Amino acid sequence: MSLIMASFLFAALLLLVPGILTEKAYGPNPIELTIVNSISNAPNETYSTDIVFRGILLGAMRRLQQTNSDFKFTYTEDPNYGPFLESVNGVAGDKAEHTYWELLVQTGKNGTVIRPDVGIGCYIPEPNDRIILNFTKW
Ligand code: B12
Ligand SMILES: *[C@@H]1O[C@H](CO)[C@@H](O)[C@H](O)[C@H]1NC(C)=O
Ligand SMILES: *[C@@H]1O[C@H](CO)[C@@H](O)[C@H](O)[C@H]1NC(C)=O
Ligand SMILES: *[C@@H]1O[C@H](CO)[C@@H](O)[C@H](O)[C@H]1NC(C)=O
Repeated sequence: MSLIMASFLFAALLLLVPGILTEKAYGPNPIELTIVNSISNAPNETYSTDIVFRGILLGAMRRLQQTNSDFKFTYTEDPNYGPFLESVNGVAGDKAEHTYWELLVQTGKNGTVIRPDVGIGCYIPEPNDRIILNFTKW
């Protein structure tokens, strides 16, 4: 390997390492979870929890459920797409009534609300994201 190539790789490594460290690869990162009921207009509830580095939303929700007795959720297992969020704090989606829990995310980066194209088992929150679980109709 040429000296120029080697020093380029070293410089690239120096640029990468602090980036990885500021994402706190080994520690928990904060996220918020807001429960919105757009059908009953019950007041919003907001919880703070943590996400591990590149951890899935379902993991953070499980940890929150274990540590906070006010937060409860259930899900069903879809054979193709995995975990489908069924109920939050006793409020369940209903096929006959066409209600469900919609997954939205207000990004910590610029505050825009996005609607992820995957469910709770696949979505990987970014630190400082606000996850919005919106009970709504389809
Ligand atoms: C209709 C539909 C829905 C309806 C289902 C209503 C119903 N009971 O009929 C509703 C509105 C509830 C829905 C919700 C969501 N959906 Co949807 N949905 C579809 C759609 C357009 C058709 C599914 C269908 O009827 N298939 C035909 C039937 C005969 O097959 P089935 O296996 O019985 O279908 C069931 C599953 O698809 C399941 N289902 C539907 N969506 C999702 C999402 C997840 C994560 C899971 C686990 C299961 C699941 O509900 C269907 C009926 O029981 C597909 C896209 C497509 N063209 O396939 C997306 C699709 C399956 N949905 C998707 C997504 C992302 C979601 C949401 C996460 C969106 C969000 N951000 O909120 C939510 C689920 C949130 C939660 N509570 O967990 C993705 C899944 C991709 C992935 N790998 O995760 C798809 C592929 C669309 C896409 N964006 O690419 N969805
Ligand atoms: C509940 O939260 C949603 C999403 O952040 C927001 O749009 C709405 O205004 C909030 N409602 C109340 C009553 O605070
Ligand atoms: C906000 O950030 C998201 C990613 O976090 C990006 O997809 C989107 O385009 C950004 N929107 C604006 C208006 O900058
Ligand atoms: C929740 O769903 C309702 C109905 O689809 C929608 O009007 C509202 O904007 C959603 N809430 C948030 C916070 O986006």
